[in-house]
Amino acid sequence: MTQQSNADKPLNAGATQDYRGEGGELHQVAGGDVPQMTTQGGAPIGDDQNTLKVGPRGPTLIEDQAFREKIFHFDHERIPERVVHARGFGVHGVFETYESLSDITRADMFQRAGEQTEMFVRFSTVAGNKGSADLARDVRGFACRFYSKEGNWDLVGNNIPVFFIQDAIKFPDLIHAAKQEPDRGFPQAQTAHDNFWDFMSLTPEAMHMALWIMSDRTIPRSFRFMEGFGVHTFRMINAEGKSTYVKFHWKPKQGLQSVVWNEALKLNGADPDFHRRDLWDAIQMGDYPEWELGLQLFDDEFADRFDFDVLDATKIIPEEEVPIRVVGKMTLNRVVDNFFQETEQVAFQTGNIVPGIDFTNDPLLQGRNFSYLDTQLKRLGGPNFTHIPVNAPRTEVRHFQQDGHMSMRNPKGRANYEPNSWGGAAGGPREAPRGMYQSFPAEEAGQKRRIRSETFADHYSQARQFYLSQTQTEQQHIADAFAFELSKVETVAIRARIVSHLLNVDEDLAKTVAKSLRLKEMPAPAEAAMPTRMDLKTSPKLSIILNGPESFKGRKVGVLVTDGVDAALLAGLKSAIQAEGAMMEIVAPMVGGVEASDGSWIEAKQKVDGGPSLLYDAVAVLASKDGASTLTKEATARDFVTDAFAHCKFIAYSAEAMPLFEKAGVAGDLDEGCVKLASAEDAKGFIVQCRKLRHWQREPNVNAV
Ligand code: HDE
Repeated sequence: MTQQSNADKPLNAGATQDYRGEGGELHQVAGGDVPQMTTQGGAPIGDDQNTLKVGPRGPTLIEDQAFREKIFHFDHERIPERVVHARGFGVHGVFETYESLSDITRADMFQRAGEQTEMFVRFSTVAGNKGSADLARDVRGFACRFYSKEGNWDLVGNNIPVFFIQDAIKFPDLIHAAKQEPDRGFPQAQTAHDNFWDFMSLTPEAMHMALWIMSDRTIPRSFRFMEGFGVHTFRMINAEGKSTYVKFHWKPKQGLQSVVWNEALKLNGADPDFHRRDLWDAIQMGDYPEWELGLQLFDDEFADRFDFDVLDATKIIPEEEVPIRVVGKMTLNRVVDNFFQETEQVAFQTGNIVPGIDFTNDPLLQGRNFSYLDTQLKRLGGPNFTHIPVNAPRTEVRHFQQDGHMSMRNPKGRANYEPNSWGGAAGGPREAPRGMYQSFPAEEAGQKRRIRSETFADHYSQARQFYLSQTQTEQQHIADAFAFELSKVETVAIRARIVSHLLNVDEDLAKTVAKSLRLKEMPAPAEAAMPTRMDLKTSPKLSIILNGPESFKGRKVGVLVTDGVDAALLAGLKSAIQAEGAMMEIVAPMVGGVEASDGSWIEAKQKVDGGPSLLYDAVAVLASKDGASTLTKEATARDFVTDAFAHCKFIAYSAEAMPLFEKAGVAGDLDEGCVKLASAEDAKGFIVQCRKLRHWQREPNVNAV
């Protein structure tokens, strides 16, 4: 018997109407205010369950346009992922200008205090493919678009202020070396392999960056807790045509914070989406992250006397030397409606600048200006990607460019060229000197040569400055990271070559790494292009730990509870957490929740094996006596405690929970970072302690090798 077609069913008012077809399949018919499904051509669809056939068991007809169109579209859903920064997460926001910068730049968005400029920001990792995990040890992209009244300005930065290489021609080599090795297709999203460190060891200019990527900067706790940098020196140009050099900085109002490496490794399994989920949740909850935009402004006189070349992207200008002027604030306040539409299709370009902002001759920046336009053509398939809403400027676009794939807005009217004699509206737009983009008229002269400036030759002084500016804990993390990465490098000569560079950075660091690797003999220091290394003043602004938050706001406490949990204690902890602006998440043996001591029901967010302590900034274990005895037999509950302890987290516990700590093997080691909770007052004290984020004093006791 033939099946009934949905098209014969009357549309009834109200919600959808479900019915089962003769084959037992469920149909939903649009009714009332529920929109009806259509083909791409707009024709109504009545049956989206069955292809068009000759008889119930007969062949499928090729004339079934609705079916063919659906499969055709599905077959073409993927576009090439970005060759770098493939895995990203984009959100909308707004920038507020604090004060007029008209003395420095004529950029429209900086003219008026209080001016609001719409933004789109995409955070990313660099090396991993689109489906890789968020906690890879990697640089984070920090790409910002300002939809200003004079066009889009893209500040396509990173969370690290320096880069690996000095000249754009080395970029493909760097990226090839960092990504999967070409013969085997792995490792994914990791630099811990031979090719990467081979390239690094043969590229002394990368040594400053090597120190940064081995620091905790590459394992941020959240996108919300990291800085952003424009990296290159740019120019700002005022209405009189005066140029001021500028370096751009984003300072998170949430303070800096990173995780520890062992935590990152495990987080990649526990929640590969840890960073995107964190940002999504924060914005959905209304806890909008904010960054202040800071400018380091300087002139030629400073550039000439500075120890390094301001065009060299492997160097910073310490904040202590050129202080940061805070000029505005970015607030990220809206998630995307559709990931592909916006995050995937956003096409940042370093070449998108606006009047009042200009490039310098940084050879990396010059190369990028070619690459970003070019790459969008490959990714988005045609020259009209600026018609996609996330890429379209908010200003009116007027020109005579036309046609091409997927054109959405060709010039109207007869004129599609100029000059023309049509005049008025019919003649289309005309160029006008008013407000035009004017490049800074820098005088350029010199021989045409493939050359690197001598002023780019010091590869070690700032690497040393960075290392010595870290706290002891952070220095240890850097040494550990080198030892970990190089332990995955199979070629011993490459391990030794990196140590030979580290000898030029800091002898103690080199020795610690060599010892951790059990190198049989210490190599000679690498030959340096510039033999004299400078001892620069340390810069405390380069440390993460020294630039943490003032409160525990925006952080998360995981509370492992069992049936019989002390209801008053839990309530006290909850209110202390909330008063701080932090979040509490309940972890329980079963996701349905637990019954508290007073008979109330406590909903859980996580089942214990899905809610490891890795997910939280601090933890509490509030178990009843019986509950604790059950937890002692649950490996994931023991891990909850041992991991939190090993990752130097602050831990609160009820007296009844002690058996779990005993079974986990840490009861005898509990330190000042572990707080017994007997009252709501204790909970308040615990949260105050959590403001320090981690109990670093514990680290030497849990990280002996
Ligand atoms: Fe990129 N980079 N890059 N890069 N980059 C890309 O453009 C490139 C560099 C950065 O969220 C690509 O649209 C070259 C420095 C971010 O969509 C590509 C060189 C900095 C993003 C490209 C550099 C960055 C990219 C790939 C050396 C920090 C992600 C997809 C000269 C200041 C943007 C795309 C997003 C993406 C080229 C070096 C940051 C291939 C040739 C330095 C944040 O065009």
